[in-house]
Amino acid sequence: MQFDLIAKDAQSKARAGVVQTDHGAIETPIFMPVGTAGTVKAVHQRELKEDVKAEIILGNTYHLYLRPGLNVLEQAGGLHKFNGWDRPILTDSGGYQVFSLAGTRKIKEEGVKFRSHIDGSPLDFTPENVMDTQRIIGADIIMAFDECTPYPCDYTYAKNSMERTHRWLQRCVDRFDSTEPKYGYSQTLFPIVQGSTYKDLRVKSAETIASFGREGNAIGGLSVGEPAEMMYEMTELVCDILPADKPRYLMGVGTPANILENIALGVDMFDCVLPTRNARNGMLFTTQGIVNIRNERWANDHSPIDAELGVYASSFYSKAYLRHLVRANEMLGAQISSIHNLTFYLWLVKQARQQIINGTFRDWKDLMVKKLMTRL
Ligand code: PRF
Repeated sequence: MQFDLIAKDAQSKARAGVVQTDHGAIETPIFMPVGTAGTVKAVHQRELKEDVKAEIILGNTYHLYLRPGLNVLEQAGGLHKFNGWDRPILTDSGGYQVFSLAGTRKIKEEGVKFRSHIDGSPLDFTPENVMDTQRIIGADIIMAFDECTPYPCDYTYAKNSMERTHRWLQRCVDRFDSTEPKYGYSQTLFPIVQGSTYKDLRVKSAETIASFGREGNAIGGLSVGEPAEMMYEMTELVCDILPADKPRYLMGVGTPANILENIALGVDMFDCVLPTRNARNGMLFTTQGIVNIRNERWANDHSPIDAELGVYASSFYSKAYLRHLVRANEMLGAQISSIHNLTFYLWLVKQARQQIINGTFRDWKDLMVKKLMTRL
């Protein structure tokens, strides 16, 4: 993997760059649609490419390990072959899911013992087997096995957890560096900064993660319920320590405003279920602001969902029709809403990139944050 910076904003810490993988280039800043179970819910691969213009998607180790399982993925020749997505894929390690989905779990130095949320069967994740699993899934970028602490989290727990995440990282790196990719293209491992909302822990974690010298670095443990200002404070602190010549990935973030503010602090990559999950509940992010399409206000609004995006789904269908579909629980409602929201997110980061290149990012960002978070 290679990362080239092509522009820096003069009035903020925003950057524009290009990540090269064996499955093609990713222009940063980038938003990565979430495809937990090997599918971005309600969106075809062709629509993801041609309409949404996604450059990279996410998969999840925990979900894919449970279903369809490693045997099927390996025989398919990896996730790209299995789901037909030939651009880059990133897999999250399952660290976050084990902590958010598994009911009963035991965290030990060796790893985590927990039960499947599907059938209750016992499972055991260790830094080593999570690396092996991600080798088999075959993502271009794979994530270290970490613990994402909840918010709030007491200092002692956050410190012990962070130190364990660092020890787990060493084991991830040892396993990853002593194994080979299975399908003929290269894979790279991103470590994850933790440390909850404690400045000294975040500094320590960022320094430790930076010292591993990997090809990219991630920031975890944020956007878990803390105030946005606290998240920005932590991101800024960490970004100032992580190497400038490597991509920085902020995990699980966020709203359009969160994304723009974090780009201004030096983040290059984002993922979040918000555009797809909220789409299925009728919440649309548009170039004019936030729309709750279930609202009576749209019952007779026969204008396009959002003509500015220039994508078929958002120009061809009206707000009134989409409102009807969503209220009637029609599958097409989820499809149109998901394509729309993802197209908007990809449009937003592309605009941000262009503004960074033009040297006009900061003023544009301040205007956009206000406009995009207005409820229509
Ligand atoms: N760790 C991992 N995945 C994550 C997170 C994390 O801390 C977050 C936190 N917002 C989202 N996804 N492995």
